[in-house]
Amino acid sequence: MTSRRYPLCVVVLSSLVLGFLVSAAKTRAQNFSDIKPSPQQVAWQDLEIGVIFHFGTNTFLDREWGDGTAAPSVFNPSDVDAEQWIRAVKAAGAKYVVLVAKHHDGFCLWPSELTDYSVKSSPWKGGKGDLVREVADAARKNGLKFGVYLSPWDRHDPRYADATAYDKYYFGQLDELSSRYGELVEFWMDGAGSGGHTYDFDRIVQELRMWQPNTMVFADVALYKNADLRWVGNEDGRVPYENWNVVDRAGYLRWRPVEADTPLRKLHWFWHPNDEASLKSVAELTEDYEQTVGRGAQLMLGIAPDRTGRVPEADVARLKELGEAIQKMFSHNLMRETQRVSGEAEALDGSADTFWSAPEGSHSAQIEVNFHEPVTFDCAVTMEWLVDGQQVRKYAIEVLENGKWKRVAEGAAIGHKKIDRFPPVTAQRVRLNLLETTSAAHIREFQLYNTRATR
Ligand code: FUL
Repeated sequence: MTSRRYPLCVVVLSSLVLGFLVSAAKTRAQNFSDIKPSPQQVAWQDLEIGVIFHFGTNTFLDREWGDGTAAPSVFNPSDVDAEQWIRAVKAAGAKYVVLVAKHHDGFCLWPSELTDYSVKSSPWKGGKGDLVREVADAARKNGLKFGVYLSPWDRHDPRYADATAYDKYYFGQLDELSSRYGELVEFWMDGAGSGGHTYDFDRIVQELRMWQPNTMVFADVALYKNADLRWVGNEDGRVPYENWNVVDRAGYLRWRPVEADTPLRKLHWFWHPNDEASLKSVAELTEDYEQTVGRGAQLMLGIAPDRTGRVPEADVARLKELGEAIQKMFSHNLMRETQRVSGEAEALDGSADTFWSAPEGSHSAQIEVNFHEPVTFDCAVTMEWLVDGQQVRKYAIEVLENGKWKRVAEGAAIGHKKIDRFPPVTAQRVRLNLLETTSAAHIREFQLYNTRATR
């Protein structure tokens, strides 16, 4: 190899130029609208509804947070039926499931080689069972994606007192879960408990990535800076703010969509006896749906199988009712009745696979629909194509009344999906008015519904 010598001034000048270019690139990357999702995040956001299953020693002891002292012998379900779990949640429209493989009590639902505190010490299937396997298989068989929750807080394992020893244990369990059960759609990291224990989350995620390069890592923003998804901040099934996908942590911007977890039975993640009264009503659940999915977030419902190992029939029925209610409410898109319109057809075709782009360079645009005859509606569903970032910052839905455009709904963020409700209005000409966008907006869908008629 030959080497060439350059005069010092050339070397200094070129490093200055390089330094400038690098810092200019960094500055650009700090611009909100330049931050784009990964392909995995885009695919994950399209799933819209997920489920988290809690089942373990707590189920048998009427507890929410086990203290790690329960004998494995208490875990003795008579009739575990993972297929029944999956069929039940599929009926609600769930596209993915996350299984709590180990909750804070430390009891493992798979036969970990690193502890005896697991199903292998329980009477279930004579200690030969593996619930992670059963749920993963049932989910995939029914076309749902599968992920796991592995609690960092472990109230059973003595290694927890020693951060280094516990890290090793946690990495080992992570390896087992991420190498044995196929592709994981999501890895849930929970910040609850822990009382001052610090975890090396960067290393944990590196370890996970070795096996699972495409898994979405979920964590509270305060818990872990580099996760792919973020906790909504409550367990009420609500997104109580304008939902922007990009979050800022002291100047560090990242695409990090929201997942809103809420249990099907109010406040209860695990099953409890005589608890049917806490089952949310269909009206409460559809409201949860609108306040989460309808605000650009993911809805994650908490489902609790009972002591038999099945999802209780009342919950199965409620999940089915929820799925049917959502389907019914959004079954009749009035855009099918449009008298059509030229360039914006992709936003009106009822398909989220196509999108309409506003003209190049425009920072506002409109999609106008002219119906054959006046239609009555009380709800609009709008979806933004997010591959290029979240661009809409202000929009309105307007109807033409006596020659003047009248606003029936307005908002800031659209994001993956926005559901707007308003008093019923009858009009022949309607438009989505994109009042402010950071660059040309991309709209996957603009739909109108008369939900009163289908309720
Ligand atoms: C919380 C936990 O403490 C609850 O028990 C439950 O697992 C919920 C999904 O996350 O942080």
